[in-house]
Amino acid sequence: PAAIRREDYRPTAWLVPEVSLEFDLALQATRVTSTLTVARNAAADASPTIRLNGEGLEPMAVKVDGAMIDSWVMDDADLIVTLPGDAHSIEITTSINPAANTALMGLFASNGMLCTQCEAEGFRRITFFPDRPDVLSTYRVRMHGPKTDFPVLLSNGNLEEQGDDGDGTHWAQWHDPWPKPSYLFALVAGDLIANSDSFTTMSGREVALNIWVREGDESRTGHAMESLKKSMRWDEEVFGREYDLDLFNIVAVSDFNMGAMENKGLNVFNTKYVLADENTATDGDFDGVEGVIAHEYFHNWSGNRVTCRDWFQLSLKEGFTVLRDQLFSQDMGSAPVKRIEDVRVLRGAQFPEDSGPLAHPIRPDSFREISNFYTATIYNKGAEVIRMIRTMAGEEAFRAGSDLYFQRHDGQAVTCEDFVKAMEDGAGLDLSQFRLWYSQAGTPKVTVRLEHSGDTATLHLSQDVPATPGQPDKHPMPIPLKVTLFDPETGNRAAGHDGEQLVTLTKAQASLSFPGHVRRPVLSINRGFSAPIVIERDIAQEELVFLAAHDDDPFARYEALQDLVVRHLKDAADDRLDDGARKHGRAAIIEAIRSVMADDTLDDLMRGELFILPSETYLAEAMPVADPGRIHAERQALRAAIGAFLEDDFVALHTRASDVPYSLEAAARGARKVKTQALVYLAAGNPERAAGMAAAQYDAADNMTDRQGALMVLCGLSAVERTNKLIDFYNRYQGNPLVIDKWFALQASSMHPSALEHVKALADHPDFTMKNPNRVRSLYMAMAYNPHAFHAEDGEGYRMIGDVILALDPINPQTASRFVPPLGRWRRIEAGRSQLMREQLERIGKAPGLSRDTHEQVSRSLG
Ligand code: B3K
Ligand code: ZN
Repeated sequence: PAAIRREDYRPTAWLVPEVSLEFDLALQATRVTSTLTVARNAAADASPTIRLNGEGLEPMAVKVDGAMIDSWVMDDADLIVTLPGDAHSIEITTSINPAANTALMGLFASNGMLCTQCEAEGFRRITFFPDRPDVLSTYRVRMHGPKTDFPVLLSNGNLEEQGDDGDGTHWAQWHDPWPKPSYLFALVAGDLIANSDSFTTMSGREVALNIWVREGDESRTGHAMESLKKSMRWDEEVFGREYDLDLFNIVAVSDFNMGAMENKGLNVFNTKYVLADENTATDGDFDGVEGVIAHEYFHNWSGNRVTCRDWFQLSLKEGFTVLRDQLFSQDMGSAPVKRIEDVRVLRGAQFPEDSGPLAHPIRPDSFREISNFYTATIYNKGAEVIRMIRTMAGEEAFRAGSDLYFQRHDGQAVTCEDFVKAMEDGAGLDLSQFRLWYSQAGTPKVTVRLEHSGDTATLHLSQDVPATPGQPDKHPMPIPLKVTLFDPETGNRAAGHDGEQLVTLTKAQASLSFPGHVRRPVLSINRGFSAPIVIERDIAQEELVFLAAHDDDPFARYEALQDLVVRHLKDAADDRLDDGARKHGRAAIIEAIRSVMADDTLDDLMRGELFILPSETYLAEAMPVADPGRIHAERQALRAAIGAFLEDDFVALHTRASDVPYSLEAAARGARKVKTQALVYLAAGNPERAAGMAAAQYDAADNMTDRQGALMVLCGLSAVERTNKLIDFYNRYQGNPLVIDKWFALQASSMHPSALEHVKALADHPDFTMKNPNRVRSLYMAMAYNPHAFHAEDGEGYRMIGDVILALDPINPQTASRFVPPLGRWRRIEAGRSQLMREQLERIGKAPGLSRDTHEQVSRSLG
């Protein structure tokens, strides 16, 4: 199929102001009758026909203005109907089989319930429709089905009427007053029970809240409900956004391609982001639930009330909503720790995307399958781009821009350009050059050098935006950098720099002078990660050590420590260190870690953050061509050296942290974080001692964070405790799918040298199935992102992922194609492995009948 281009956008010839849907529900044959009120769009070129998209559908009957017609034609999967006048009604009947729908798009069955997923183009698998986000309609939905199978019948908006037929069947009718695109349609029918609560909005309206789950799961919905109420309050306070229906429903399903979906008034969630209690969910899981609940709720304004004109504008809603959920989570917990976590995700997932064959701007110019563009670039870099606008505008002006955006475009389907324009007008900024962030792909690299002579420090900056597929030449971008200078002797801000400065680099090169420095100051730059770029700084190791110990910006402090380690490991992996240099490098890092351990101005959450070594993926990203084997070995050796040298300190830390009783307070969460971190270092430095301590932590655990942390450490060791605790964990949590997912993932992502063999064996475990995306991800995604397993020298990891893609593609193409990007990194990997990765891509590319999803990713990866 041909690529679809952004520049080819044309307004739709026909609008559909009203939709009425009737569902006769059954797991294997659901009959759908849809009645569309259609009207010519005065803003578009007139067309005598209307194109109604379909996928895998057959029209059983088509009526225009009440009369059966047979003049309709099919164009591939789409239905084309000729319409003589300016306004008509079209009625179409189709029949679908939800039970056979393993792709989980459209209407599908999960655990006996029926449920929909329409974004981006799933509605066309339910009925024929102009399935594009700029067609906004009000929906009335009537559904009918057996009471015992489907006691609960839900759709968007408000429940209008319901009734019992007295023959074992019943029905419900829903109406959503807010015009919406088809991708926000949802229907759920099943045996569910609700955790119900309510929320009073800022204007005093009462909203009924329900979280629907399967019986037995309701005790694990409390955290999700609290998170929802906090999100609703926060969006009122921080963005002035009030909820607009009297009802808000959330449904949890166990078979779902992604985290969750923001359907109007009826969010559908992966159980993973709803169910949590201390016995089954880790602190990280709690944060995940809070963040995703917030994200989907925030979409009610950034996505639903103001939606996208076309799918090229996806970042309009996703980038903005990710920024909103990040700011929310910053406010709910530790802001600096959340910032560091978000940067780690960006660097781990988005930077590799930006420097590989799948690189695309946050507003892409073309695609074949839109599902492939729900990427870290659209989401996370999209959020960083809007965050930069906020940094340049300041919080207040940013809010004014956001207010203007919502006011100007409420009820419309708009573009990224509309967003930027509203920000310019509302916040009073000139964003002309800044628009390059929307059109240019690639992570800019900024080279930084501080020169000191006489009493003047001069900052030399230069930028380079790398070439990306289809974009060989780039223009310089505006790059907002938060900067400050420290006096290395006093440890304070250098004179004249008691405040941080925002410097925006707009040209390829620039130099800035800072007079009044008799001593050479130490430069702290890109503080708070003010721009999503790579910094290459010419800075002495002593200065990094200084910043790692003294920088008062938590992110910059973290960054200095990371840099110290990255430099050392890069040199080590590239064979540039003799024994003396290696010892010297390690000593500096050990000293830095020791001072983090001893610094009592730090809380444990932040301390734990500073302990985390840069990931192998991030290290590989820092090299033009990486040898994953060397990186893994050197990183492990460094960890072992730290663990051995600071063994007593880590044991003491573990003991101190173990005395803190369980609670969700920051101090207790921090204690749990450093406790397992201590075990990670000890496992490398003194495996035997660590195995004993981890087993004890496992046994003593009164919460999942401690238990999972201990098991994670044991999974990497060849100790008898490993086997025992894995058996115990499985037996203890058998029957709880989300926890069994952890059991698979811990083994697949472990440091154990035989991790790959473990994965192979687990694929034959009776609990493994290719049909459930959570289970597939917990085994194979965990392995694909476990560098030492995935990059096994003989290519076994690549082969396994190749097999997974081929086996999964006919079942669930969306999930299958998500496994392609790890193989697509072949150009950046040393020759031997690179060849083996490429061979797998070629093998997949040759397979007959490949889905559009997988085919697009494979051909881009090879191209
Ligand atoms: N908007 C959905 C993602 C839909 C993905 C479709 N392949 C969830 C979210 O971003 O909130
Ligand atoms: Zn989203």
